[in-house]
Amino acid sequence: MKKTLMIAAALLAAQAHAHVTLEQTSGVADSYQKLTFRVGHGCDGSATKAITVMLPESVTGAKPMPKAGWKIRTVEGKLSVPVESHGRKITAAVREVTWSGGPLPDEYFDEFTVQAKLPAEAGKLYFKVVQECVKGTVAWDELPGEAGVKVKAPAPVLNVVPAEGAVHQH
Ligand SMILES: [Cu+2]
Repeated sequence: MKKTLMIAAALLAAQAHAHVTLEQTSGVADSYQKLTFRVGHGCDGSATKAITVMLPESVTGAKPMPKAGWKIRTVEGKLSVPVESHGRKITAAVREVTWSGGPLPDEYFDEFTVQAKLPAEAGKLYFKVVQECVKGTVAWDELPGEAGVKVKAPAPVLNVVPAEGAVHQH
């Protein structure tokens, strides 16, 4: 029994440190959040040369953090539901951020950071990521399947918690 538990814990730890994952597990609704995407390895041993983060529709005001040795490209898109920011109506926002450069060898890891505003509603947000390597591409875009079924390339996930909850936590 104990042994089984230890193996399960080891597997969970391995999963948390590999893949492309979000360092932050949760964020407060309706607030600006730092999102750090951690690239744990290359594509089947091949070095990473680009990372593209797709922002969920409800995430706005995205600003990528510059990174030495990597060029940034953003793609703007129309919002289906306009949002208000600093008293102004916003109808378009950054939908996609790409860092290209490196290449980041499979033996190293690195982090790519964006600041963005989270939606007012609590819930899970999935950030689809495309990892381009010298050889091959991995789409980290799988959403959780049925309970107990592990997906191969899960999309990084952030749990948005209600703002009131955070205020009452102290
Ligand atoms: Cu992995």
